[in-house]
Amino acid sequence: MPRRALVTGVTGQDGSYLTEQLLARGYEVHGVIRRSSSFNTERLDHLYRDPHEESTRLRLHHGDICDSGRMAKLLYELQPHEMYHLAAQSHVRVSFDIPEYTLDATGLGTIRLLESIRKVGVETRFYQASSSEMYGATPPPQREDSPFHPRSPYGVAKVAAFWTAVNYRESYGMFCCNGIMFNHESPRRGETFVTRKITRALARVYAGLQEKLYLGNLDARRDWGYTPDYTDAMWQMLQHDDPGDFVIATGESHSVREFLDLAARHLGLDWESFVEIDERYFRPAEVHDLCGDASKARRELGWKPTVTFEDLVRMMVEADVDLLEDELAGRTVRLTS
Ligand code: NAP
Ligand code: F7E
Repeated sequence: MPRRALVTGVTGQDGSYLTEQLLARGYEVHGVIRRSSSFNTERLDHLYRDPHEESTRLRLHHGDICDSGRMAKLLYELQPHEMYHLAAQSHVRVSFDIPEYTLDATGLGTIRLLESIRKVGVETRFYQASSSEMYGATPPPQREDSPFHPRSPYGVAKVAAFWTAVNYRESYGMFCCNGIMFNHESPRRGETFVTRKITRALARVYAGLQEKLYLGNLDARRDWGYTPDYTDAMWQMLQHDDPGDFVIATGESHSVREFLDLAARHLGLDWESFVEIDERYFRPAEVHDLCGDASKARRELGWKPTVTFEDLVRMMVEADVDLLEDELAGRTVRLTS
């Protein structure tokens, strides 16, 4: 019998890469998707097969992490061996506009799932998508024992979820792991996160379709890695003998300005002639500098990043240039790796 995984947030950036990797490892993957009036499975379409095909190992189920009854029913019916909880309102800037919903989905969502697992009595290993945003104002390098000082409703919600996973591990002996993931990016990154916003806009400027790009704080520094490396670490955590919490990061930080500069140079563009600062993109409280120390993951899981910052920027720029060319030529859009 194949191992069964239940993935929340399956339609997101991380969910799509994780699903690919789990299917390649022979898993049966069950993903939770939200009902939407338009299609929201674009990142999964290349993996999806007609459910009438018996051999399909990817199944999608409607659900919402704010609906504990539904999540408990899915857990009971599917009895997953592993559960990857990736669903969240994941945008930091947006969390200042909708703090209550963010706390509900991103924070309470984890309590709902862990309480359902306990009450339903499912034997499963649980992955919690924790975030470097929990460190917030704590200076780098950030490690597992660095104090949390979140700077947004999103960060506060992730701290609550982090400690919930630790608490269920300590109280009930459940196999719960926190991946404290630093920023990870890819051509599948949501279009409103800064890296993708930049590469997408540069492709349009390059093609003569856009004249201005409005950004916020260019001085913020982030530790940016390549997403498939990070989704692989999620799986590795759940295969480890003991549950634990792991920082996953490259150990290198760069400013938004450096990202922009490198991406523009790749296309031979002078960004200073078309980028303008718009204060609407500033945050009420900023996280200035994140740079993780992933020594524990390297030591205990044998994990290390495989893609450099320069290669990541180049890959994202080239993918957006290709995507735009396909769109303009009316070709079926290919999902890039
Ligand atoms: P993402 O692209 O924004 O995907 C979020 C996923 O959550 C989507 O599938 C979304 O569904 C789903 N979702 C949101 N609210 C939901 C709800 N109420 N019920 C059910 N599903 C819901 O995020 P990501 O970059 O893949 O990140 C995955 C997880 O890792 C998130 O928890 C994020 O906070 C965390 N994280 C990300 C990073 C990073 O750098 N990417 C770093 C640290 C931690 P729709 O498609 O329907 O919107
Ligand atoms: O911002 C600055 C902004 O929105 C990065 C999420 O995946 O990683 C992500 O959160 C930096 C910030 O990501 C714009 O002020 C400047 O300092 O791409 P971002 P994030 O806030 O770091 C963490 C680890 C997560 O867990 C989250 O889920 O870039 N910035 N100008 C801008 N940011 C945006 N979005 N848009 C701008 O125009």
